[in-house]
Amino acid sequence: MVAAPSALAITDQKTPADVAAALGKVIRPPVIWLHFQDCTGCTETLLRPSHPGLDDLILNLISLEYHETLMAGSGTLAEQALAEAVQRYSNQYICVVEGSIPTGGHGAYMKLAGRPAMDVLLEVGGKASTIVAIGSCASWGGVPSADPNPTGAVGVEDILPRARIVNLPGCPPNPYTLLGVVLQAASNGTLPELDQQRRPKFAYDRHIHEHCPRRAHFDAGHFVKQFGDQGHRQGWCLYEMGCKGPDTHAGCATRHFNEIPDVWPIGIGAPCIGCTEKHVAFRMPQFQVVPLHTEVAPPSAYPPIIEPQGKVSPIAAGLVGLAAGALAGASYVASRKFSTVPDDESVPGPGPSASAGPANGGSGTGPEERP
Ligand code: FSX
Ligand code: SF4
Ligand code: F3S
Repeated sequence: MVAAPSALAITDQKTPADVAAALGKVIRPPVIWLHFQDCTGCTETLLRPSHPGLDDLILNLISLEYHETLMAGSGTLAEQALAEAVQRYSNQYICVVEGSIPTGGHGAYMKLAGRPAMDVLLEVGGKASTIVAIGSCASWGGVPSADPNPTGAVGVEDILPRARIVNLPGCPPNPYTLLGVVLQAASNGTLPELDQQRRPKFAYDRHIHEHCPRRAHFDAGHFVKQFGDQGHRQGWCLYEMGCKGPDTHAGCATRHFNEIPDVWPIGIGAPCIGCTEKHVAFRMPQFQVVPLHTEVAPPSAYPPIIEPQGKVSPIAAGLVGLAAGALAGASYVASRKFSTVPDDESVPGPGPSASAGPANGGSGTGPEERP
């Protein structure tokens, strides 16, 4: 896994004050936070961390110049604060964008202080040193862009394609990912290594499936078939319920939400909807299974754990046969040996009756006469 930025080293041993000291002169970078079409879940998630807590974040580590939900001022005073911050810190501030931007209806779907959302982004985002698109909505449209996308919702990169943008998709994303990016940018002006979708690799370089605590059940062929069934109660794999974990890059399996163990979708028994992937969440039907990035796919790849005596799963035997003919032969021999049903047609290959049964003129007819 790619190394996390230094800011993520805030722990019980390393306090925000230590990190602030380590940041040197360039501490408390100005941050302007814009809200567009969202549910405010991205801000809510930022209120939860304890390393640093919100107070440490705002008072010691960043200088939050404008944030509609957290700032005390409102109306004209708030808009004045925004204009002054944009002017004073031009090309120095970090602009965090939450929510998608409606492009339809000539800006009629959302206005801030009488100005279309898109115009506000063009101005404020255009003068930022870095834009952090927090959440799937700001990254590429998210929930509001789901078909039929009535407002023409898009992400930041569709409006400002040449800007220095970091996407932090997730609905909502993990707050420590934001803190890591912002504090690294503040400390030395650099950004963490990004993938092709501008996501920091330290948080998005692996599929959830790789670290999922239900993975052992996937490998064993234990699948939930229905919400509330016995498998669901026992924590089995949610793949057949449409879990998108095998096709979703995110760190949820190892960094849970609200700093509470098992507080993440799969941890509470809900399939992952792929909220960090542009082509998955709000695009694919919830119960549609995703392709697996492996050679084989369950359940056909895995024989049932409990097999009725006397049979080898035809599918399993077929797969084995494709891989190794000799082993398929062994499967057949074993299946015939354990069969308790005369001329069992579900068992592949010619049965013993082919050489010993009455159809071949033999005298023995009953199974009791077989060796
Ligand atoms: Fe979108 Fe943020 Fe989803 Fe909500 O506000 S990423 S709807 S959880 O949280 O913008
Ligand atoms: Fe976990 Fe989903 Fe993979 Fe099953 S399919 S192991 S629930 S990520
Ligand atoms: Fe989203 Fe899936 Fe994580 S739905 S929060 S990426 S488990």
